[in-house]
Amino acid sequence: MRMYFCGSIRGGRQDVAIYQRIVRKLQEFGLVLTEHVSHADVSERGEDVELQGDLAIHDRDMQWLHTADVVVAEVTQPSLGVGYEVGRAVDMQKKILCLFRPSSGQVLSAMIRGADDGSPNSFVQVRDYAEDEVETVLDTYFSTFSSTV
Ligand code: 6K6
Repeated sequence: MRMYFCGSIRGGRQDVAIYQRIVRKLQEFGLVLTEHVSHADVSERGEDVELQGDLAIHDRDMQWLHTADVVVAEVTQPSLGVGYEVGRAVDMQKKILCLFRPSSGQVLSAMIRGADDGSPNSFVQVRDYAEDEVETVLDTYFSTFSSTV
């Protein structure tokens, strides 16, 4: 399974520790195309040692998104890039899991929460979770994944 993980970069890196937990867990299920999003050395400028232009980043990410079987987005820390990726993935009719932590005090955008129509077959599933539940939430989602594609 090919997975595309989305997490805030220029939107703010305060949740990077949880991105690492998510990516580590996802790697039990298959290939995470965007592991770099969870790297601690990626700054809020969205750069690592290997400087790339924004056009190249966008085009490579969109290519990966096209090839992904599933998209997992941690949407607690608001990020324009994550919102854009989720919107593009909806348009590509990808299965998308959005993870949100209400304990953050943030209120999730209606455009993300409202993309889940509440049915178990919705292509977009939004899950509220607490940090210590993250692996369980992913286990539950992926245990039913193949039967709902
Ligand atoms: C290279 C290595 C690590 O970071 C870089 C350079 N920047 C980006 N590389 C790859 N994907 C990026 C980069 N900047 C943003 N993105 C994509 O947008 C990621 O897939 C994230 O899910 C999302 C974050 O958007 P912002 O608006 O918070 O930066």
